[in-house]
Amino acid sequence: MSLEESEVVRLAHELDDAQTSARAVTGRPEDWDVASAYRVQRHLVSRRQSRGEQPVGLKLGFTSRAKMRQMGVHDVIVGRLTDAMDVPDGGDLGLGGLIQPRVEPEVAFRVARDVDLEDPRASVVNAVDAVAPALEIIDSRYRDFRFTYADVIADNTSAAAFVVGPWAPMRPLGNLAVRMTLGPQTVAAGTTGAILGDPLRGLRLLAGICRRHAIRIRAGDIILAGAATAAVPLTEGVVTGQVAGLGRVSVRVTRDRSGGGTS
Ligand code: OOG
Ligand code: MG
Repeated sequence: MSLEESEVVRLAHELDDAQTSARAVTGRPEDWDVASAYRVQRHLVSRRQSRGEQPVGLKLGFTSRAKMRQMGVHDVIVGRLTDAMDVPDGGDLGLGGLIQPRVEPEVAFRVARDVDLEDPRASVVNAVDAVAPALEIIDSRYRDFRFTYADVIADNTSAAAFVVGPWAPMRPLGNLAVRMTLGPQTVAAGTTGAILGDPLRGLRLLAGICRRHAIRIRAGDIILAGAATAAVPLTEGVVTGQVAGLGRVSVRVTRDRSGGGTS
């Protein structure tokens, strides 16, 4: 069942307020439709834009079995990234404004030219010119990360912050080893092949989802491919992500208030 516009706006405000006040809410009691959930997400992100945030890209979620199993959700989702979520490689991220952050190792793609989604043959893969190791910090605005498929889409797929490492020219990714450390400890290990068999498959699915929900893919966009492993609770210290052949990316997590890059 499709939600009335007033309910879409109400949910977007509720989730946006949960994020800005770092106070969790509960999801809708019953399952609801995906198209309405993407409308909530759009409204939520446009509210962030009205506070000065700029869109910088998109993220895929639930692209690995490890994540699907961890969260009990079994279909790919798409969220939107803004500049306020962008933390420079080696930069600081404060835990203060976050609710229950987790971190996951990812791969990022860079889009070199606009993708015309009206063209049924449009290829996101062909529009991508660079790839980089990345970390994503997710922070569900729902209490205890408990949500339905529609809930998590509405909550902009738990997007909170991301860090992108050095860009390299686009290349086949196959099965590259992925490792994440928190301080001296390895906290997650997997391969890029865990992302839908090949992260490029995520880019192919992205086009269809974006077409269905009127999400644009533009030159300069960063696309996070989705976590290769389950997410790990984020605590103070240095987190690094490494992808064999692509290099490493890191972030220093502090107790401060800043929840993301420029916010
Ligand atoms: C939703 C976000 C999923 C990924 O990489 O699979 C995601 C969540 O787990 O709360 O970002
Ligand atoms: Mg992710």
